[in-house]
This record gives sequence, structure tokens and C-alpha cells, in this order.
Amino acid sequence: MDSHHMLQEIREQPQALGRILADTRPRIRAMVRAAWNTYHPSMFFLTGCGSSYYAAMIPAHYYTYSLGLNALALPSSEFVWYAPAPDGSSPILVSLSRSGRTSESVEAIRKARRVGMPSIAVTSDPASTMSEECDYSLDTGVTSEESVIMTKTFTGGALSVTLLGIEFSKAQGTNPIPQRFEDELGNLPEDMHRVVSAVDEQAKARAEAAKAKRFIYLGSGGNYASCLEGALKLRETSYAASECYHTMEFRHGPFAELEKGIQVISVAPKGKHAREQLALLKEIAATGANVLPISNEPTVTETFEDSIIMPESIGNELAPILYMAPLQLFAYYYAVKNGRNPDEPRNLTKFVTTEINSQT
Ligand code: F1P
Repeated sequence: MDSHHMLQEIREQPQALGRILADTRPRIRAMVRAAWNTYHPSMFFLTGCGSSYYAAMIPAHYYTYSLGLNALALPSSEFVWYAPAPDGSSPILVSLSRSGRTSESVEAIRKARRVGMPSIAVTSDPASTMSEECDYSLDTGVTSEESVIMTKTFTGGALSVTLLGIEFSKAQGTNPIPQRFEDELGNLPEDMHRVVSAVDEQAKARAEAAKAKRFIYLGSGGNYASCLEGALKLRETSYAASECYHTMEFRHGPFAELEKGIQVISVAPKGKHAREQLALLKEIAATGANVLPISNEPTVTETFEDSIIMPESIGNELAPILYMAPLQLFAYYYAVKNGRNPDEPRNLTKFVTTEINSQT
């Protein structure tokens, strides 16, 4: 069934990412120049709701560990309820939202204004409430999905906020942008194309063979955010029980849940932690739980017959964006196999409007 919007939109991601790098990036440079000259921000609150919150967590990881920026990702509602007034640390709010209309994210922009904090809204709709009420509006250039489910606006939002951080980091001038970051950005659209081509059939086969009703996702670093989103995709489209943990946190309690019939999906890219990840996956498999690694590490994919094998040459820096494709495809094919319509999940709308009070 190739007729669902969700599948088409997953497959459109290489082009969407390419457009951001070619067309949105120059606008990001100009915006950051203006914001830097006016505010010199030194602390970044990155917010969103649902998928947009998880998308914001990916750049938060880059800001902190690769770009030398001080950043905190949190749900828009938490920012609205708890964000302090600036105390000399020159904070700025970057709020991510496909619609630009989600109540908590709109209210985050209003709260920032009330406490004297500048704000940037990153949306797919430059005419939205957030875009109109913020100090700086960034249209990612990725149009909203036809599906209720976020796919290309998730990876597009994560990339746009990452590019914002790269420009702020350059303006700050204290931390050279790692060369591997720029190299991987240059290859990202082509790499995403290679990933989608490589994993589409594999994800379909694994999803159609999956017998579990309960899924546990494991990821680390920026891939933890991707796994949170992968688990959410599965809940949204199939209503299946899914959880997510930081890879090495799993031994600290959740391990007790394991038994036959549970499916563990692990994002385990090659790199310096491959050996520890493999050891954990072997321990999990020994309990009788089913292990499905998504990996380009041969020692992992050769150990587990049920792997989704990622192209070996893709880099690690942008893995959290690239590994979204197999996670999205797995959720899509699992939903279709279970007779769900992934474009129109029950009880879900494209964005949420609710009452939220930011008065302090
Ligand atoms: C955020 C969001 C989506 C979710 C659902 C409700 O929307 O939580 O992530 O899939 O459709 O809204 P937005 O603020 O990014 O428009």
C-alpha cells in the first residue's frame, strides 16, 4: 500500500533536507547575524511539543557537545511554567513547531516576551501565531505533511535548529565547528537518499514479521531523541505500547521487564561504543526478548539476524537525523500491517490547542 501520505513524506526527506541546506541556510545566516548583533545570546532554551520537542532535543545535543553552546531542550509547557527571568546569562528561546499554532509553544513565545527574553520561532508556516509574535521567525521551507504524523518536518526542524546553532557558534567564535560536521552536512541529502533506499524493504520485512505488542527503544546521545520519536511514531500510528531508554540506563531497572514477546529496537551506530552496545544486546537476547538492532556496525548486524543494516559509510555526527528513516518506516509498515491508517490516527489532530497559564 504505497498510497499513504506518511510513506511518501518519509521518502521525500532527502529533497526536504537538501532544500534547507540550499535555500533556508542563507536565511538562517542573515537571521543569526541580526540576533547576535542585538542580543549576544549565551544560553539557548530549545522547546517544542510532542515530536517537535524530540526534534529540538537533537540540536540540543549538538549545541552542548559539538558547538560549544549552552543549551537546554524542554517541552514548551515546562518552559511556560518554570522559565526564569533572564539573570545576566542572556538567554534566548528557540521554539520549534510545525504548525506554529500549538498552544504551549505559542505561550512559550509570550512568556519569553513577558520576562524580557528574545525568541525565535522555527515553523513550517510563516503566517502562524508563533511566527507573528516572536522576535525572529524562521520558515524552515519544509511544508507541513498531509499526514497528521510528522516525518519530514521532524528531520527538517532538527536540521534547521542545528544550522541555527552552527551560525551562533560561529558568531560566538570560541569553538571551531568540527570539520566532520560540515562534511556530513554537505553529504546529508545524498546520505538520506542512500539510507531510505537501503532500509525501506528491510524495515517492511521486520515490521511485518514483528509479533510483539510491546516495544522498547534504546538509543544514546542524539539518537536517544530519535528513539523517543521512533517510539512515539509507533504509539501514534499503531497504538502499541512503546517505551524508550538511554542505552546504558536500561540495565538500571527496566531490565526486569524483559521476557519473551518483547521487542527491543536499538539504534546502535558503529563507533567507539559499539562493543558496550553489543554486550548489552547480547544480555537482552539471553532473556528471550527479541532484539532488532538498527546499525552499520558489522559486529552487531552479524550477531543479530533480524537487524536493519544501515549503509556503512554514513558518519556518526548526523546519525540522529539519518536513523530516523528506518524508525519512521518501521512504525509505518507496522501500522499498515495491523490495519491502521497512519495518516489519520484516532484522537489525534495536527496540533493541540489547550489552556495553559504562564502568569507567574
Ligand atoms: C506538535 C504535535 C505533534 C503531534 C500531534 C500534535 O505540533 O505535538 O508533534 O504529532 O499531531 O501536535 P507542532 O507544534 O509541531 O505543530
